[in-house]
Amino acid sequence: MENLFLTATLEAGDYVGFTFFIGSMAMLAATVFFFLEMKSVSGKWRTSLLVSGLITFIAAVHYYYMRDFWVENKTSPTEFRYIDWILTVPLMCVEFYLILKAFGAKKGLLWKMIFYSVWMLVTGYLGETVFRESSATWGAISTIGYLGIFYEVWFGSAKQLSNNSNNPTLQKAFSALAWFIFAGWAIYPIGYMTIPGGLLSGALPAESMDIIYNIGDAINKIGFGLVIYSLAINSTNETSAA
Ligand SMILES: *C/C=C(C)/C=C/C=C(C)/C=C/C1=C(C)CCCC1(C)C
Repeated sequence: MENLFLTATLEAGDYVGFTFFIGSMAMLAATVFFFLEMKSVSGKWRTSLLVSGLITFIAAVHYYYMRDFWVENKTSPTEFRYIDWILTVPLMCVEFYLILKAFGAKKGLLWKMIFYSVWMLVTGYLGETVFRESSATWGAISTIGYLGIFYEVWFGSAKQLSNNSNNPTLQKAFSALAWFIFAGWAIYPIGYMTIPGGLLSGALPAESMDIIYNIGDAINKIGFGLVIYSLAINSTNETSAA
């Protein structure tokens, strides 16, 4: 009789499969944590934690699908990752806006960053799928969006607002988040370049890219959320002590 509950099994030595399972559980656990901790922080910080939890929740659901797909087919379709990113990356831009709002961030900054992120992901997707033969060109077009976000948080108006805030707790968290954008996000364009015909094509086997994305996503989504969480907790404690 067919087993109704297990569609496929994870085989010994399937390390990519392991990271898909760990990824989906870690995202789920992080989501529970961020949602439950909303009650430990003061008013305006609740929205920030809610968004952190939504980011890991969206990823958890995608990982759940990607994990099954991997176990069944030993491959992972590009689509799941991009659908996840098109939802979670703009939400990360929302996080920047939310933490800077009290220090004068305008809606314009929010929309600018969301625009850059959507630009980056839509053009990246086109280069990875529809226009594969010109993936390098589309990768370059996509990188403009990435550089827009990078500029905003390292030198632009977001950075200025953080500098002018006179709030060391905010500044510390802001610079940690800026490092996620610089170092953490760099793995994605590197992965993109390893696709057949890309600048680093053949440099890494396709499975190792899945491992790198799985670990990178965990760091970039859960780690990013934890920085927001500690900022929220510290700011809540500072205001109640004052
Ligand atoms: C949780 C998921 C995150 C933080 C995903 C981030 C994705 C990127 C920063 C992707 C960037 C790309 C480029 C800069 C050029 C090539 C195409 C992309 C979309 C892979």
